[in-house]
Amino acid sequence: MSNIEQHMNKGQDKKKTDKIIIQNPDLSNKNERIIVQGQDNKKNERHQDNKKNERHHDNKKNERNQDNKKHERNQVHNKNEQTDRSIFSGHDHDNKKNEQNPKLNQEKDIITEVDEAPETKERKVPKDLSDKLGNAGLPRATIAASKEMPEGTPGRPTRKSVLQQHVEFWDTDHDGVITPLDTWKGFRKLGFSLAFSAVAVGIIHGGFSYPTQKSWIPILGNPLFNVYVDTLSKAKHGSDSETFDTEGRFVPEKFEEVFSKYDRDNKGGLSLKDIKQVIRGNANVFDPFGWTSAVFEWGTLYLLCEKDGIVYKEDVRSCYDVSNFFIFIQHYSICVLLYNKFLLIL
Ligand SMILES: [Ca+2]
Repeated sequence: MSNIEQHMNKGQDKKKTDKIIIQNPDLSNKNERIIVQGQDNKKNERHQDNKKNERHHDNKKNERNQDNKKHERNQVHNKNEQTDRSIFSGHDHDNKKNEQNPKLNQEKDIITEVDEAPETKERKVPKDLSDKLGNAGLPRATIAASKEMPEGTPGRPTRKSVLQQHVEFWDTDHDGVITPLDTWKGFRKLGFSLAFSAVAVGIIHGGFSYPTQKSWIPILGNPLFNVYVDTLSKAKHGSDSETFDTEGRFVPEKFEEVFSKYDRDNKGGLSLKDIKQVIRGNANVFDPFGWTSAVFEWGTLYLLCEKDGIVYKEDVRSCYDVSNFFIFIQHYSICVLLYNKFLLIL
């Protein structure tokens, strides 16, 4: 058999032009033709392969770079989108806040009365408080603030709650304990009769001594029926105007509501008829102690403060921080008060 020489030349591409010689081992050397061109070609092939690989690698690198750039562009785009969205949503949030903020959204637009609930039309809520009081619903711990007196009474104690100031008048020795004798003396100083003062002692110490005492044992824990000032907020009763919150702070909005709801002819105070409406309007269901306390407190207030049948708003406010009681003591003697109030008290 002759050598089988296969020469495969496929154009000018060196990779494909190499001759492939298959040597038959049976043939002599002369016929043996080993074409070594392939070595060079192989070299070239490797070189080209390398170049191709390099190009391929470069291409991949470029692709990766392009991908990275694309990714970066997308990230920037997304970031911009997010920023736009957040700006937009920020505006949205602000808009929502504005919608929820009655001050920015015109108080007059808020519906406070409806035909189906006629009491909402009879008892109007105050709408013009923010100019004078700011956040009127925010309870004040130390001042009894109103529209007319937004800073409260000047010179009142700043370390006591308004509820504690309310009973300060009776704690004459300032030891934080109000004994029945203290209450008796206080009411007598204010000009009330023996009978009224005795009833006041019974209601105040019968109702408020146990809630304020330290011990759980009813009589043995507080045999003298003292009222303790530091725990006085526990003695808060129901069926009231809620001007005192459950911690003894003063809530200006609730105080203003008393007059916007019941001083319907805007006389600047409450008549006895208005006070009856206040007590009925604030009454909670099945709350006899609250009802009794409300009658006693408003009754006392009326006897103490009324002028020509009207209890004026400022007088009521100054009874909350008890500044009014000291003024009464300064301006009226017990005899004059007894003379003025004698018939009503009895
Ligand atoms: Ca005392």
